[in-house]
Amino acid sequence: MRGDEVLSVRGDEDDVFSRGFLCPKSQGLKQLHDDPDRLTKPLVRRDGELVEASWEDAFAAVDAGLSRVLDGGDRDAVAVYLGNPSAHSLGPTLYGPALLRALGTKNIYSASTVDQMPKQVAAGLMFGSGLSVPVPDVDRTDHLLILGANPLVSNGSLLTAPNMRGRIRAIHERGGKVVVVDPRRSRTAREASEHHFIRPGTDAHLLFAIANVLISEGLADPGRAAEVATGIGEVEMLARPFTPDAAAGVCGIEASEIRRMARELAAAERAAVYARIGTTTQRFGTLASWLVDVLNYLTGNLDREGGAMWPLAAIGQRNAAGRGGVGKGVKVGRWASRVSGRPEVLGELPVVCLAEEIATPGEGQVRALITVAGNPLVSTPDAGALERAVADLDFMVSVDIYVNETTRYADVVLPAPEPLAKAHYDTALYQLAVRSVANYSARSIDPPHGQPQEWEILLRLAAIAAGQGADADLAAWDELVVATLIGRDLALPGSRIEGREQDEVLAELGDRRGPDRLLDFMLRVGPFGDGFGADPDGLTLAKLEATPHGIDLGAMRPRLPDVLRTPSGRIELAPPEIVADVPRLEAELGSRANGQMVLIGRRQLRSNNSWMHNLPALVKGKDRCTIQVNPADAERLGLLEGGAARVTSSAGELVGPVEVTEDIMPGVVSIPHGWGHDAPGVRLGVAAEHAGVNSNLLSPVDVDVPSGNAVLNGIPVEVTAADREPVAV
Ligand SMILES: Nc1nc2c(c(=O)[nH]1)N[C@H]1C(S)=C(S)[C@@H](COP(=O)(O)OP(=O)(O)OC[C@H]3O[C@@H](n4cnc5c(=O)[nH]c(N)nc54)[C@H](O)[C@@H]3O)O[C@H]1N2
Ligand SMILES: Nc1nc2c(c(=O)[nH]1)N[C@H]1C(S)=C(S)[C@@H](COP(=O)(O)OP(=O)(O)OC[C@H]3O[C@@H](n4cnc5c(=O)[nH]c(N)nc54)[C@H](O)[C@@H]3O)O[C@H]1N2
Ligand SMILES: [Mo]
Repeated sequence: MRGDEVLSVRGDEDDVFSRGFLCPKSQGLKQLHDDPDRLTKPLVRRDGELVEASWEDAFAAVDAGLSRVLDGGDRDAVAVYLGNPSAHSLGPTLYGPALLRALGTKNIYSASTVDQMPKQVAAGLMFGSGLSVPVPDVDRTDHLLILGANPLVSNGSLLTAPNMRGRIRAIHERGGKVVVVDPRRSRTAREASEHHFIRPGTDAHLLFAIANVLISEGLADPGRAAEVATGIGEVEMLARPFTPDAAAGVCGIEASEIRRMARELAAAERAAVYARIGTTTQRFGTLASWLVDVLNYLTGNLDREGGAMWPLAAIGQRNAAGRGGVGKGVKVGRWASRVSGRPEVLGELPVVCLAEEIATPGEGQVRALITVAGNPLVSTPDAGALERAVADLDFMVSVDIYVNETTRYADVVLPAPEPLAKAHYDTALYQLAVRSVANYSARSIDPPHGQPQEWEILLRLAAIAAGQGADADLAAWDELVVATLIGRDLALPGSRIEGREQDEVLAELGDRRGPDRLLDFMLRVGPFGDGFGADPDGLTLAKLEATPHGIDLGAMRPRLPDVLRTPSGRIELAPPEIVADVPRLEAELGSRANGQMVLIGRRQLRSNNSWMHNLPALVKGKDRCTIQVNPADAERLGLLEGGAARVTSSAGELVGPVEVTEDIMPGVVSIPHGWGHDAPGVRLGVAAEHAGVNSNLLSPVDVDVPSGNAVLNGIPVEVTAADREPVAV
């Protein structure tokens, strides 16, 4: 920095976790700071146009708009959509819950149901909390089986580990093996010892067949975890029909190969199975997610060093709070969506329901929408239908930094400060990290005069939703938030502040306000915290502020049985909600590839879902929003490299440029998501020049049944040569 000028962005070699490794997207930070299209002042719709307004006027417009809808007396008339960056920003993570409580709506949606929800449902039902996701211990494993993940590009997801290329190379160097299962030869597949193409959507068949081999060949040896597990008999019974021979035809991997994969997994001294979005955003997402940990269990690798382990984060981890070993568990289906009756999942409704909840008249109809850090018109299924629905809302407010495909429909846009102008502590991703780490970054610059922090914007919205108008006392709201947090911990048996007085704890937090005070509290009551005096050497925010390169708290350690929060106090290997979905999978055992092309997505290194395409460093070079097809399909379908193809599904149609590549499995086409930036009203000058097409125009409303998660991979499509310019239709 020079004053407020950002000169460059580079990694911190002294950082205890990243060791200076940066993702290329970091180069976008400076350009984001300088981006003339990035909003710093609110926009309010006047005579149909979004125009700049003062913060006072903008909040007054929100109050008027939301009140109009809420005065009808139906809290469900307001829906909320929380997008991906809201999990990585202290405003939404720490103050979002206050907004949701104030709204009192059951129409809560998020990017989770186009992402990892199946894994959370599986982990929740098996281990008792939605973030009890076992993470592969990549630094100590000898054998890593990866399905539907491309960590060399994504940098690891539900697996926080910088420099995955280096970490994977280290597995090779210590004589280990990395096996990748993916319908594409991804960057990660290229670094692997072995890669298998798989027919999209059939991972659960493959994983069940591996379990079948382990069981029938007597290779299962769960070890210590067996002492606290229940349901293995049911798993054995369920696996019986999924022989390698039966699964081979479905997933396109030979039976002999499946057997070999199973035997090598069992034979490895320390092995881990890891799967990500290719296995969750598909028809059998929950079953696949469950089977991953069934395999980790059967091979004795669950909760073992070098296997799949539960991280221990310094902050916010439910499975480390209070007395361990037993808990309330998680429930799904406590209520249902109004129109299609889709079950609630971990407190929210599947986002595939949003369009119909807006468009279908009747009691409980959604008439207003709040989006926070989300671009659902690009990132969620049946994008065309959602766009028509959103255009018809009575009121919409977006907390966002751009006027993009979604926020152009808002009546009010409230800009959050850029990342450099916000303090940060990753409350979410450290819960999934391969080492216990604590690190706090103060903001590097101040937001422009008058621009509130994101947490203040959310609290202001909460106050408006609670009927207090546009100028309520936010300090009082902040007191309420911190009091709620402390109160909840005090009520927890086994809390580190059990028996203390609320006022006394609050007083010890001193003069801090906002997220800093909440963080200080969470750190101090966390597993590494000072416990408000109990362990004077423990963590506090002050200690982190004095340690700018972060504090490394060690590698993952075995956590059974304390990590469990199931009502039974056991690992539930066969939760009824999951078992109930097995017949749906079994019904497909006889299916074979039938010539129908299927669509999958892919992520790109210099991209972040839909929103970093306005930063020149990240979009320069060849257009990346291409339709990838295998040479055999290209020849059969008459498609030429660089020519145009029309892709049609039951939901819609688009035309885009063809890329012919051996890297994709025959019968499969791949289009990355997050593009299509040339829509009218979008204010993204750079992105519009690299517009691409919105792949979610092709995603129909189709879900993984137990989780309600959208199916974004394995969508049946027709592909034909197109003679006109690539455009979205
Ligand atoms: N077909 C297909 N669809 C997919 C996927 C796929 O693989 N295939 N992946 C899915 C996945 S995993 C995800 S997570 C979703 C993502 O879906 P979304 O979360 O809906 O979309 P993003 O593109 O992440 O949009 C982020 C939004 O946040 C804004 N933003 C950025 N930083 C901030 C900030 O600090 N504060 C605020 N308030 N706003 C900010 C951006 O301008 C943008 O509007 O997409 C899903 N959609
Ligand atoms: N550079 C960059 N990094 C990102 C993001 C980004 O947009 N860009 N997005 C972030 C987000 S929000 C997320 S959720 C994570 C996701 O992180 P990852 O899950 O690692 O994401 P992808 O790179 O999409 O990898 C998914 C892989 O699944 C494959 N696949 C598709 N269908 C199937 C299938 O049916 N079976 C199998 N076995 N494989 C299949 C695809 O070919 C692809 O290689 O990445 C995060 N990191
Ligand atoms: Mo995601």
